[in-house]
Amino acid sequence: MAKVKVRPFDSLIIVDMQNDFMPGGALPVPKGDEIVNVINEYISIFSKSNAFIVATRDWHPPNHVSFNTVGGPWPPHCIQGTWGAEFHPSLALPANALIVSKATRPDKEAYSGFEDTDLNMALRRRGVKRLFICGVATDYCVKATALDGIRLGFQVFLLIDAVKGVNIPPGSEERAVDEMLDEGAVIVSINELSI
Ligand code: VGL
Ligand code: ZN
Repeated sequence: MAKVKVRPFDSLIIVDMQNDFMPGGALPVPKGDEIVNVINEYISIFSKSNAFIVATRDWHPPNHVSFNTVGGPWPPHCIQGTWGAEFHPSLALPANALIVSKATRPDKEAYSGFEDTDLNMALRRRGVKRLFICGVATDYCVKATALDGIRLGFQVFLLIDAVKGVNIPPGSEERAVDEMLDEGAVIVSINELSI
């Protein structure tokens, strides 16, 4: 039974659904590709409800501080302009979606879609009150974006059937969900939403 009606002042935030985070990519999130279809269903619902659709992307320079080639924790991934940084080819982003690029500076890591971006301003301008967050990785960029959204005063819904974690270290996905719940996020899945 639907419990949440999607309204124009809602925003769907699709986090980092890029080739490098999919199986076969440089920093694969296990089964990351398996949420593309349900994300497309969410896109359809939010489009029909005239809600604001946002896609964040990790958008690193080739020498980014997070890369293990320069002492960081991750293999090089999502380098600006490369195939790995492109969105999954089946992701059905509408033409009017807002694309938010993050972690674009060589010397600074940014997991959250709000960090050093115009996302908060763009949401305010549209009068957005509620964020519905999906994508990868649950334990890094999804979590950081959700927690920042809560701190900034948005009501945050975690689309639990449309997120996947990288689970580095093991168990981090489950801990991330607990942390989001502790901070006030609400967990919903597709059959709880209506147009
Ligand atoms: C991410 C690790 C490094 C993410 C980005 O999108 O969750 N994780 N860069
Ligand atoms: Zn990254």
